[in-house]
Amino acid sequence: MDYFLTEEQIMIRDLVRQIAEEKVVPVREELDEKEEFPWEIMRVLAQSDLFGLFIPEQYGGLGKGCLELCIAVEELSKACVGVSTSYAANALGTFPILLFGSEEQKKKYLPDIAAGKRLVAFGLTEANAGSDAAGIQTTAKLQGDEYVISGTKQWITNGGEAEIYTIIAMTDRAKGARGASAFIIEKGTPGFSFGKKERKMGIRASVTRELVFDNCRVPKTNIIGREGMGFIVAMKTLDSSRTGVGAQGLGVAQGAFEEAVKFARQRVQFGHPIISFQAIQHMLADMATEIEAARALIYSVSRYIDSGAKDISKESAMAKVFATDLGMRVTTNAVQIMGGSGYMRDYPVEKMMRDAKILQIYEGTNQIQRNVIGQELIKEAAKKK
Ligand code: COS
Repeated sequence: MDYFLTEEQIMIRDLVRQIAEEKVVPVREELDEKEEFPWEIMRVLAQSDLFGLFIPEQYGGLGKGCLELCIAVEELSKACVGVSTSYAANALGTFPILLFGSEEQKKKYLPDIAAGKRLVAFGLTEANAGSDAAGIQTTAKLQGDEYVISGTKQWITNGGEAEIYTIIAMTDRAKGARGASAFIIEKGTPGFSFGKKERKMGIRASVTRELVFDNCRVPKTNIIGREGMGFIVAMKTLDSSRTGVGAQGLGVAQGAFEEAVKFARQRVQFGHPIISFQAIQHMLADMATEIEAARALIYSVSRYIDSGAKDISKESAMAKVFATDLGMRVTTNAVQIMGGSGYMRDYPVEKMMRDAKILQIYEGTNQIQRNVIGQELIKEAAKKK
């Protein structure tokens, strides 16, 4: 299929594809087994200016948009979702500054982020606030010229490895969602520490830790936007990042599909390569068709976002839910086609299947995505009346 990418977009795709094939594929199994953060690959991505893809040129980035970011994430995910998560979480953590930060905050943080010198992480989730994002209990109290932050964030991607954290805390609990505010907190700030590294089913190259704030003082200028805007900052950030999670589902599906085709051509049963059997062909045909449908959706939603569309909640939720459900389905079917071999660690599809599962869970479960789509449909129907 031709998606009418520009020459520049093709260059980005080919560059990331080359990095994925040369630098990620040879080490993905080892990174997964050792649960090791891919610092060397992060350095290569930084040298290729890929951390600055979506950051405006005036802050040292390449000034590209959601489509270019999704293409890069798709290519990395085809090789390893652990690596692509470590890369994409950086964009998630940067969106609050990009979308709502002051000029001073943008000048201070974005150039280092674009250069890949400092990684970023986003902290919203807590032990009792996952899908219910407004249920967070971390507090931020203004004392003189500083906010004093206390509470614990859970399951934070890039936690401990990142230098810059954008987090959501309650400045006024009584106001619920309207009492949340967003802050920038740097690693090394007294009162800010990390919990243990989590042991995960998949995406083991990515690091997940708790962020612990114990009377952590930050200058009041570290607030993003105004007091009470934190929930909107979080929602708009997730609206902007969810298409990228869809791109991860698409990438891992493509990777697993290619492995399944390669295997089905070689594996002989009943005297024939199994790809000659209609049962296998139909599975591959469904996989291929759905992958193209997911790519078409992700690229069009990305183009819609890049056109400057204001309300993107429904479309980004659709891209996330469709492509990540697909990621799970295709990786599972790739294991099925490859049978006993697919289940063994000798082939990459068992890892792909383990990796794909988180995509249906993080950055808003796929049940929450359907809620978001449903709510938007209700709003649209009400407007038509
Ligand atoms: N953009 C702008 N504003 C939004 C918004 C969006 N995408 N979504 C909600 N809002 C606004 C609402 O309009 C509402 O504003 P008012 O108070 O002015 O009416 C406010 O935010 C609260 O919205 P709502 O009542 O819908 O909030 P809920 O607590 O019901 O939660 C969901 C809504 C479930 C959509 C939200 O909690 C969510 O996205 N949860 C998943 C969070 C998540 O992704 N967690 C994963 C970890 S983060 S990596």
